[in-house]
Amino acid sequence: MDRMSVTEEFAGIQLPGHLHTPESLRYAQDFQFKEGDVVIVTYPKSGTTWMQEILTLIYSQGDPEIATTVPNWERTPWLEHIYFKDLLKEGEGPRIITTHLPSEVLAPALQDTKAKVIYIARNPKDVAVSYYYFHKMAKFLPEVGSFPEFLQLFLEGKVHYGSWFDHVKGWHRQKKNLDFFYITYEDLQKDLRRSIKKVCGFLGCPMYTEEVDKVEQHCRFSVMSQNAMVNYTLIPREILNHDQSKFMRKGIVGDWKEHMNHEQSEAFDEIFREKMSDCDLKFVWSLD
Ligand code: PPS
Repeated sequence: MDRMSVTEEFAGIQLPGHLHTPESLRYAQDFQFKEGDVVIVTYPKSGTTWMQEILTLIYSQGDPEIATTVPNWERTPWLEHIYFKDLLKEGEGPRIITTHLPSEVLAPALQDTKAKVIYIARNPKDVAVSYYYFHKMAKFLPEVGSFPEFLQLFLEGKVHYGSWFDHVKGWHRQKKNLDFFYITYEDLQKDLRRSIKKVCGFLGCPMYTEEVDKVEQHCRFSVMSQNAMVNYTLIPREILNHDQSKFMRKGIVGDWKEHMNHEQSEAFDEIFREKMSDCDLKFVWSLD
């Protein structure tokens, strides 16, 4: 329950002190990646947990044993978190490492290695909604007011982990310098099976049809939301209060439509166009 109200400043962004210290952040910045490492990179609320589960199941050939007995933060630990050093295991398989850190901090170390980087992006309107509800449940994040107030801070990049725009653009700019695979939350939603196969292709992990069936089955929202190893119900309510909101909340594309009125959506689009004018990434805002 330590450092719940502490905020760390690092690389121009704010991070929750409950999970990060100056030492843990320095360790992350200096971390020696190596060939075989697989690094999941996301801005918060973009599909991190989903990809952690997909990779766990791909590397276990669809066997749910690990996915249902080991918490995701142990099997795919966050590089920048206080507990990383203790959790990172040197086993037989690849080290799967998760991070929300910006490209400026990690790309230099990654460029010199053959580590594989999987970047998952999600349309920022849904990220903002999901992040708003996460602030309500996560007691290590600042208190938030109304959704419009939070949305303003999000668009200005004045939330923990910094600007969504900077994060996505920064990592996307690195795609030619790294062994880089880009996929979106919406791709996973539209066709989970195809997405799993693409990830397998990138990792060089061929799978039998029945194994892909199992990965797909265990990575459905309905299954993951009941899996205590990924739904964060193991964390005490003083840290994550599931009465305020669930971690596995809705798991859909387009929930922003229930939260933004026409003017808010238009204003968002305007800022999006301006900030993304130097980036050719396209986002899917709804699956209707
Ligand atoms: S975090 O805190 O950064 O690790 O959060 P992250 O895992 O990136 O994002 C949480 C959101 O992802 C949704 N989620 C899923 N959606 C669909 N299918 C599956 N299997 C799945 N797993 C996680 C989760 O519900 C959060 O989104 P919202 O919109 O809040 O429901």
